[in-house]
Amino acid sequence: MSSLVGVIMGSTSDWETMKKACEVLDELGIPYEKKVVSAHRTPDLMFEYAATAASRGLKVIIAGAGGAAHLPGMVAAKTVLPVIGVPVKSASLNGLDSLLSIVQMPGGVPVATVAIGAAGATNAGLLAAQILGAFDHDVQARVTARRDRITQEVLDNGELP
Ligand code: RP5
Repeated sequence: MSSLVGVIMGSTSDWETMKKACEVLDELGIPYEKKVVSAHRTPDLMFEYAATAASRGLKVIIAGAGGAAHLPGMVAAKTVLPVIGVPVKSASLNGLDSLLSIVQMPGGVPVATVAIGAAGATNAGLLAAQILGAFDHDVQARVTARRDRITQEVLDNGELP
């Protein structure tokens, strides 16, 4: 089946974080593609990727970047697909730079921004699944089952010493 979600990141160094999004998509059986696409190192590739994403069948894009993290916003500027931005933790400012770069989009071109780092990447995968699930009952059922499992785990292991 062709990919429904595009997972892109600015550098191979982002993979350690962004693989969390892919793990969720794997778990929920959602076809995706993953690729390094850099806003400042491969700007032409970024433009082409974003401009052709919808016609290639993608429904959601997850874009992760760190530092001056312009990738999610630039991609959002070239597509009307929903773009989820993942702020990757940076060495200098612990990802606060990435977060502010991604979340502070001017009105008119939204990027759905999640938390810094691994938790954000996990939630990006889940959010993409939930967006797809709004139009696909099977996907939504798998998201619901995952939630139910987590709830049950807390109920089963909630005793304190
Ligand atoms: C950004 O610069 C990437 O998204 C990455 O988070 C950061 C550092 O990149 P590398 O120097 O590790 O390639 O473009």
